[in-house]
Amino acid sequence: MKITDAKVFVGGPGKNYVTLKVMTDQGIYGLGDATLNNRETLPAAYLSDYLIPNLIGKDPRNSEDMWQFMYRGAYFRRGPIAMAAFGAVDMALWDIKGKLANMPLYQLFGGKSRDSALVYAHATGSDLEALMDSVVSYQEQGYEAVRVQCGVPGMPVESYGVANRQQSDEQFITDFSGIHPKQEVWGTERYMRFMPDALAAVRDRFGPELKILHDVHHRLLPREAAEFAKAVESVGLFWLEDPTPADDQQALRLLRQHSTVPVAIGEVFNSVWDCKQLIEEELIDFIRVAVTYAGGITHVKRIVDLAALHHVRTGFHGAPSHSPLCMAAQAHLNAWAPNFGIQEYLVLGTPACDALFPSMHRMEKGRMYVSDAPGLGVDFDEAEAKRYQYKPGSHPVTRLTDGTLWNY
Ligand code: GCO
Ligand code: MG
Repeated sequence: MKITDAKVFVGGPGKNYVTLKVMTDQGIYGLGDATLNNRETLPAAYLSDYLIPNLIGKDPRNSEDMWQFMYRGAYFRRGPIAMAAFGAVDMALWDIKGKLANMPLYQLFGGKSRDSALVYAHATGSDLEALMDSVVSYQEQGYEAVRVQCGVPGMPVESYGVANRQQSDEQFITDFSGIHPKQEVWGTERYMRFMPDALAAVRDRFGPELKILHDVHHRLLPREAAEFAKAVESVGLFWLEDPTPADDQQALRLLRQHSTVPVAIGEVFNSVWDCKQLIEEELIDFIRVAVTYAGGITHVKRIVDLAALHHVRTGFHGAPSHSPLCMAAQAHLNAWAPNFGIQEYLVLGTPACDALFPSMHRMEKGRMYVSDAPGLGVDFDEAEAKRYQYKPGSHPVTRLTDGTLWNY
């Protein structure tokens, strides 16, 4: 069996999905995703300029050898752009393998460990009242878990994860449009004074069953993160996400010494080497990598297995920028992983997105049901793809109230 051709598409409804299609001499094709939010053209170029010419003529069944070839062959190791490009190739080869075996991918990993995967949604409000309404609306849809983000009094509403008053909470998605970043303002003291009480109010209102998550989005220093974690302990959070940037991984020890709040980190990681210390020292409880920019299924499975040895559960990144292909790869891993924790999953299922990526994966009452179709279980409509073009975007930047550039 041989790979005969491969193509990359960039674009999608309101997002720039980077989609790889790998064709073979047996008529079977595989699909992969290299979407790196707001830097989409870079993994696309890595694919077209370097990887695709090296794929032609290779046996697509040897996905492990291909992974080693891409990783070791790059010489310069890791990095989100390269790992997203490798991720797309790896996913496409697994897709082909599943179609050849006539099995959904989760069967090739070891079968199902659960019938459905717990999902969390994003509840958000410009103030506490709006946040409560948002939580109610997700509960009514059957969600058992919600991430809660709330505007902080005295701080501009335009802050991470907070819908402004003009946006309906269900429709809230960060606006990344435009090459020049929008600017947000952050005040640590105000946040630290307000947020623990706000989270406690959500717990009081909704009772013990609701799984409450909160994302600090890398904004606190390690000492502040420890203080915050201690302050929210009585809320009983499902997780506290990215309390501090994890570049300095030993700094997380401080938080651990002061609090037992479960910690989730990893959405910006792209290899096992980025999370090895956090996992081995048991400094986190959930690993947040995404299959796309952490090198695909082959590499993420290794991370999941290492995590399992250290009681760390999965909580794969599932921001709205993720392609249905990435979400499908994660759905198969979620069905299998003995150490599955939760899946972030946001509104992807618009009619335009479903037309571009037809699939039988389904979401129902806050749970994800994996498709039984062979391979990834997602298709790609090339005719639909012609309707979309790349549109540049940027992550916002954050400044402290005195103008100092901070972590978005
Ligand atoms: C999350 C994330 C995202 C990121 C986004 C950046 O927990 O879902 O923090 O919302 O901000 O993925 O590209
Ligand atoms: Mg996050």
